[in-house]
Amino acid sequence: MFIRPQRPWQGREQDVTPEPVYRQRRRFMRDAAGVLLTASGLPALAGAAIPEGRFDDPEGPGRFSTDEDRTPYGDVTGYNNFFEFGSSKSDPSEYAESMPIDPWSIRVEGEAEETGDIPLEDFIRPHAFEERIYRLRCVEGWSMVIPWIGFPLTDVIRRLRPTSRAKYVEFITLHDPENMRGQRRDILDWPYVEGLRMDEASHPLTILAVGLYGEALPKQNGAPIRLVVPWKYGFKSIKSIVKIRFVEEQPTSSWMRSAPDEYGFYANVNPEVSHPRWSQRRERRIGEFGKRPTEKFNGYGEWVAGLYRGMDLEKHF
Ligand SMILES: Nc1nc2c(c(=O)[nH]1)N[C@H]1C(S)=C(S)[C@@H](COP(=O)(O)O)O[C@H]1N2
Ligand SMILES: [Mo]
Repeated sequence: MFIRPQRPWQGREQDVTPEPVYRQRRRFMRDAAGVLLTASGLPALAGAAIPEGRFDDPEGPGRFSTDEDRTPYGDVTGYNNFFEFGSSKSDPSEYAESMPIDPWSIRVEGEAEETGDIPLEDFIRPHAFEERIYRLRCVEGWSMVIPWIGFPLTDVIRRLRPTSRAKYVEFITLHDPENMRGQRRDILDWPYVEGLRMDEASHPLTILAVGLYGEALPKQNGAPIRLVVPWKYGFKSIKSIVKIRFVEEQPTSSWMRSAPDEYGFYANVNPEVSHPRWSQRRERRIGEFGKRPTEKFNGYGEWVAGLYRGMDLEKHF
């Protein structure tokens, strides 16, 4: 099974998930298992569980994981931003089912030695999955704690061998207005685009996630593969990636394009720098009452502050 053995700080999933949802998830897990088995390079036994170890981290959740309470599964998968399916928090869980994710491939372009279309299975096969329990802080003022399953983006970058001209990595989401109803409206300039500076992309905290709560990623959370950059506002963590480009110039993200005064390229969580329409000093942890103070770099400063030494974070917001 690819549900991890319980650790003392983990609640039992049945405790946080209503029974019908839990049953549905077990069904979904089996549906997803075929894909993941192929991905692991192991015999694809239809309907069989992932062999022990595949979604398991022998080192445990690791030094980067928080031991704070995890946000309940129902909130992680029911309260989402995925504007490709609409702008209300319940739209993604309601409408993302129509997004086709199998087969899936990732096109690698630009300043790298390995470019071209890579089927998802080949893209993820060489990598060992780890659990990373990360805080995710949305620029709108709410946050969650999510147990992701994924692997460091830096391992992928190493394989793709960017050239010395590559200074940034650009990520692009699937564009499929027929199946992604939000893309039939001009909420953003589709497809969704995000980017990281090469050192941010190569940082060990930055992961590509393929699962959460021990199962394959639900579509509303960015199936089959999405970025997670825990020290930045949530919008940097782009979902359902179909293209990765190594580029010389700083990419223009969709949010920068739509409102350059509100959303910067760096988007580091920073309580000292307000968004023009609201303060970033406090946040509401989903599932809790009241608010808690927001931490600089979302609490990951000891590992990432050095990336921005000498930079004016008011200017490079
Ligand atoms: N393609 C795409 N990726 C996206 C978004 C989006 O609208 N489209 N929303 C972002 C925002 S604003 C947040 S807060 C996170 C939410 O991730 P979650 O729903 O898995 O919690 O996804 C980010 N990734
Ligand atoms: Mo967000």
